[in-house]
Amino acid sequence: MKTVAEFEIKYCQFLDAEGNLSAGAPALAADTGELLKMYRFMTLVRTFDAKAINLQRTGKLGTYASCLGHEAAHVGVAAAMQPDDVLAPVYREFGSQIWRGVKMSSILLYWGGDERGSDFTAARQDFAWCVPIASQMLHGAGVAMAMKIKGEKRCSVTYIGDGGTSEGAFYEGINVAGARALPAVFVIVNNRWAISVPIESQTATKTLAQKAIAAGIPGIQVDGNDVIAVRHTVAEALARARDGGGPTLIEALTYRLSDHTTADDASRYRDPDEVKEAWTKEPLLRLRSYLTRLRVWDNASEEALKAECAREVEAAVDEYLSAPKPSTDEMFDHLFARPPQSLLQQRELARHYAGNHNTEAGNRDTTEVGH
Ligand SMILES: Cc1ncc(C[n+]2csc(CCOP(=O)(O)OP(=O)(O)O)c2C)c(N)n1
Ligand SMILES: [Mg+2]
Repeated sequence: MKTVAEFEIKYCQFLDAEGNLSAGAPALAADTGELLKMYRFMTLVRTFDAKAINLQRTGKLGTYASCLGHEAAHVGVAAAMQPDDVLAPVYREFGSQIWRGVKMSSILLYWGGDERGSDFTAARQDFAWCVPIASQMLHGAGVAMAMKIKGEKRCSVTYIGDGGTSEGAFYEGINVAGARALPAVFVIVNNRWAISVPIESQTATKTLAQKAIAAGIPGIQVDGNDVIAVRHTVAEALARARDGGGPTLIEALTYRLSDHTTADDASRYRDPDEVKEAWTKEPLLRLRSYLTRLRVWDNASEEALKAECAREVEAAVDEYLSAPKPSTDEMFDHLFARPPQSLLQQRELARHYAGNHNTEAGNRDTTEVGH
């Protein structure tokens, strides 16, 4: 017997839970302008997230998947991307989308049940949300294939959850990306839970990053609560992909501090001590400690930022709530070039029942639907 192949999985962290910087950190760790920008977005996303949950609780938003605790992973990934790269998200990567210019009012519109929310004004080539688990892996790989065929210097970045890595489409996506050396980066957000299924029941592998080995591509683990490490790792992977070096699978280790969605109650299956422990490692705290140590942040700047974020979110909420309701025709008009007779009849019926409802503005009242 001889060894025919050997593999290893590296782990990257620069900023620990207390905000201490390790040796060998990249130049980004000294770039206070960029660090402050990322901290600002992370705070904005957290403010937005809390507001979205309140909107759902008061019947003004549909089911919403909180991104609490994922801010560093989401902002770090987006900050490493070029504007003309293409993002294929799942359903909770709002931090990446907001960084890339997607309006918070669009996000609310979509999760309020209005498809017009996915007609982004910025990042127009990015994909909208993808609820069928892992199907976005094929979109991400397909887009990267198109970029390669066209000889473009662009990349796709595709998200997937820890639970999603058990799906066939996950393997199909990384496999074709490896086989064709596609300019694609896949980011697993390992938040340790897939609704009520813990990572320990999800897989026997020690890391999710090692799933890359089966696809013949590099796999790396990163502290997903360390925005410096996430941005650095993704930037390296994107640079390699852009240079023709092929795809990378990155596993970002974080924790879902919230329920799965507003339709879930995680206290029914999760040990509260685990959640308490996870709060000590959350991403904003450590970046704030680090910025404070660098003497570029203090309590006054924190208060000012929180007030500014609250104002920005309120403006987005106003825009969302005052958006004219879509007409019932919207349900029928975008699927077929020539809708079949049965759908045309249903469209008429919907018009009839909607009455003058179709022209009313605002007054959103949504019904909870799980997914
Ligand atoms: C194909 C498919 N199967 C099942 C579901 C139901 N479902 C929605 S979210 C989810 C768990 C996903 O967990 P994970 O991939 O870890 O992502 P997270 O929600 O933690 O971000 C499941 C099973 C679905 N949406 N699509
Ligand atoms: Mg998960």
